[in-house]
Amino acid sequence: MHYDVFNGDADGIIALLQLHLSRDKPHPKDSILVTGVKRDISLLKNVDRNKATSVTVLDISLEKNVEALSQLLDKEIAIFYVDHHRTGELPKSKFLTTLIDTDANICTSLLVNNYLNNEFIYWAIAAAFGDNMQASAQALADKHNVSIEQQALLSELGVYINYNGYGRSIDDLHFHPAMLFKTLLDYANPFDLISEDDSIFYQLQAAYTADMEQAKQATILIDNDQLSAVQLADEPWARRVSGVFGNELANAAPNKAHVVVTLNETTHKEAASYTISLRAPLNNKQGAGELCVWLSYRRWSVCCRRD
Ligand SMILES: [Mn+2]
Repeated sequence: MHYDVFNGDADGIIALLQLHLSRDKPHPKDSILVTGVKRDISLLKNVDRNKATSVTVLDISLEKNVEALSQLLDKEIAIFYVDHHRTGELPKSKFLTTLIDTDANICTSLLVNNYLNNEFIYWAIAAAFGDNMQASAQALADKHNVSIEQQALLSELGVYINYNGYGRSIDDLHFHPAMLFKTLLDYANPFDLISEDDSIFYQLQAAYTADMEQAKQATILIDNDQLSAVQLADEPWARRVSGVFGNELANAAPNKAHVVVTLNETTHKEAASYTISLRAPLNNKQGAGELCVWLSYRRWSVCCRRD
């Protein structure tokens, strides 16, 4: 049995979408899908080692999954691993094939797009916008003469799919990422989806707009030349919107770092904990990973993704 393990955000979903839609490089269609909310990146452990014959892994840090990966490789299960996050040390195995690039301007869907020789550039552009890689998305779009109007629509689509992945648990999401993936499989061309009046594109657009309206009322904690920090309420809408709201703030003020703080649900006996969505200054993309490591040394539980 083939397993597809993918991050539940736009980059993970669209990377897999391209592989499933490809005619040039066929991918197993009948696969078991393993995914989750965007921040759930410890996914590879959910693959059944006794059932799997091969596994594709998309857009989740190898470093965070290395134990499960090594166990699968020990069972001689072929793994195709495509990602752009921190890798740590790669296990040495002839059963492991990797397509990994940690460059700050590349995402998993762009790696898959290269692998498929630009077979689905519209989807790849949408994913790059969704992963907040505006420059890479625009560069690919310009190279293939995608108009400004089309770019704006692909950007919207990528942002909505990305937005759908955020939440504390699957219950917070509008659509389970596996279900969203299956729905999108009907569209080799995303403009067919966008031109359908009542498609999932418009359902996500309505949900996104409503959540963002609420986020704009956020409490401002810090606002200076280097850093802006805002706090959102502990509500499903806030948990869904925190990441994309962070992206929007980052894009609006690219010279400073941005932090969106959401209070986590706790019982009154537990210490308060927060989910921190961190964006390095877009014009100086560095240091976010180090800050996350620093915070985790200080017992902050930090889920660090460059997203
Ligand atoms: Mn990604």
